Amino acid sequence: MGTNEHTQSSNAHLTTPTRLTGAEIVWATLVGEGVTDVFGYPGGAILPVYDALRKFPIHHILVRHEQGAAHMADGYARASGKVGVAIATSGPGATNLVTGIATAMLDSIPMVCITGNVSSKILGTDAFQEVDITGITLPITKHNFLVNCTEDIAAAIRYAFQIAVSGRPGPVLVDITKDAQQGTAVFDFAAAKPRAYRPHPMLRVEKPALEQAAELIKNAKRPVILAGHGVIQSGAMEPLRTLAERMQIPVALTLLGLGAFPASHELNMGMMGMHGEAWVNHAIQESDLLIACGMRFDDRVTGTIATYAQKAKKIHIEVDPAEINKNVKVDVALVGDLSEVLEQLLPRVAGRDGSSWLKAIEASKGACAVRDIKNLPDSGHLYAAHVMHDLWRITGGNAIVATDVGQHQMWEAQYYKHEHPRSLITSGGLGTMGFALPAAIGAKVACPESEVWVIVGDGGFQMTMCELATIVQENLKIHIAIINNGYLGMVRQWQEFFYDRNYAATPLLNPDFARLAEAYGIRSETVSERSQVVPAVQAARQHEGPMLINFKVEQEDTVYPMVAAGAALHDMIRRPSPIVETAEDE
Ligand SMILES: Cc1cc2nc3c(=O)[nH]c(=O)nc-3n(C[C@H](O)[C@H](O)[C@H](O)COP(=O)(O)OP(=O)(O)OC[C@H]3O[C@@H](n4cnc5c(N)ncnc54)[C@H](O)[C@@H]3O)c2cc1C
Ligand SMILES: Cc1ncc(C[n+]2csc(CCOP(=O)(O)OP(=O)(O)O)c2C)c(N)n1
Ligand SMILES: [Mg+2]
Repeated sequence: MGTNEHTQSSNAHLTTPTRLTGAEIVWATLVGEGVTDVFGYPGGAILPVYDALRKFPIHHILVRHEQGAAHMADGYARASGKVGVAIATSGPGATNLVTGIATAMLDSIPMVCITGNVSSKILGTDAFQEVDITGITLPITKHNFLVNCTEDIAAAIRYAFQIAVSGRPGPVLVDITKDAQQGTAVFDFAAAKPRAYRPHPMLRVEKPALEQAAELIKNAKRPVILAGHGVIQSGAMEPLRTLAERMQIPVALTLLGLGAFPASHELNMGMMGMHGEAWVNHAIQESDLLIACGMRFDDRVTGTIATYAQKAKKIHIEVDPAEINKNVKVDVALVGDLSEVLEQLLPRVAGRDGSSWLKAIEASKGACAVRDIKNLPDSGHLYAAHVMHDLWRITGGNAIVATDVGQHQMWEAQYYKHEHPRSLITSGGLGTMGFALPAAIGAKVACPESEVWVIVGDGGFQMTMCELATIVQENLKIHIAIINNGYLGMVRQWQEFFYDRNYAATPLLNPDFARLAEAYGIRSETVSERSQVVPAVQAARQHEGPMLINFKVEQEDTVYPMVAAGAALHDMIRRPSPIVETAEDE
């Protein structure tokens, strides 16, 4: 924990207006907002803030690259539902945050980034390490502030927190000039409270729309619930389950929705979309009613829009009015917080017999399942699917898994069955390689009692592997599984399908990851046979510190099924024989 020599007096500032420096106001406001952990990296323009840190009861995690700080704050937010906080200096410190901010923006993650900037008198002069970070981040933040006087710091930070969590969540940046940090002002936490949040005027559920939705649900013969990330963000797991169970409607999940509905539930069909289950995509295409709950019809989910679920009426329950009719035209829009909307909808729907549709979906599985590789006898080949499947079994589906981006991300989504919300931490919208390791650090800081696994490709790992040092410095028990296929696998897969197997710039010459981990003081093991997977995973779980396992898997394995970009959702590339497809589960 960070030092907190003045804990009592700093907390007292929250109730008694007191004169403080701007730097102290930054921390006092964060304390007031309930922040306990921040992820950051110092530098000249933010030094006053760092100098004041010791006076406040906040744990600062020193990262090795500011991108890591942003992903950690993001992972912290995804795992806990609280706002994650990242801090950086001006210029290169601030620009290093950019990828992490965009990652959070695309997935609607509540995050506050605080950056220092040069003194207000020299702003705009190309001063040393000056960049216009509010300009740079304008399109990738929900809002941002440039604060150049001490008096405004508390209110800006308090607004940032309110904006980050209200309505559709998102990242907010507060850029504070050095002279504002050095000046003094009376800090009055209560007086800096933002005006009450004013919901968007369109955020109201009209009674006729509710009635219309209820009518469509009652009369549907082949309905499908599309459950997305918004279910988790709204905390609407229970009402969603009630709707599904009462009306006997099967549930399909987006990548970011995994965990919103228990994987083991009989109504859970699995993931939809580009690498979703074939039967899920077919069910969507055959459906006569889609009930979209907190999902935004991303193109990875719909395939080409022209042929998307053409037989289906569509109900969209969504907190952001801008999402309505953006990608898919809908028949009924219920704009509002999902939990609140479902609360109003549920009393209007009593029950229906969904058995024949459920049976039809079940019957379609035999013909189109992908659950194959994990059940093959040990042939001496180690497939990534083995690793995911064994990991899932050993952890009982109860770990928090942070994945990176690529083939391993899709295999994790297919073979690790998530029972609980906030148990899959993954970059969906931006698809940011390098996300997993730092995001897992954030998740572990947020949920120290949880078992946290990183599942990362050999490519993405090398983008942010410097954060291994952060793991060691913070003494975090995080397990790291590198899915080492010697390729930028997902790109190689596209080259295999669409570029005549011209593997341009995708083979990787990798370091020995196990020895690399050891250099950081992290225990490690290399695994290349299936029989070694379980013992290695058990060893990691039993070891008291972090452990890295270098899984050397089949180099040219491919993620199936796949909806090619621009293809119809039902038009999936399937795994060719001789590997037999079966719906069998162990
Ligand atoms: C390599 C790769 C492959 C991928 N393949 C797939 C795939 O096969 N299938 C797939 O599903 N995804 C896939 N993705 C992810 C995809 O790009 C999208 O990120 C994902 O589909 C978005 O899911 P979502 O709409 O549930 O979440 P988000 O993009 O986070 O959208 C959530 C929606 O919920 C709304 N919301 C938030 N809070 C509330 C609330 N309180 N009440 C109501 N609404 C709320 C938001 O406004 C937003 O519109 C892939 C990504 C990568 C990197
Ligand atoms: C920062 C970034 N650069 C490039 C890409 C494009 N990209 C998507 S997947 C991928 C390959 C990932 O390779 P690896 O990390 O080894 O995972 P694998 O697909 O092999 O499981 C690349 C390069 C990206 N998503 N993010
Ligand atoms: Mg790889």
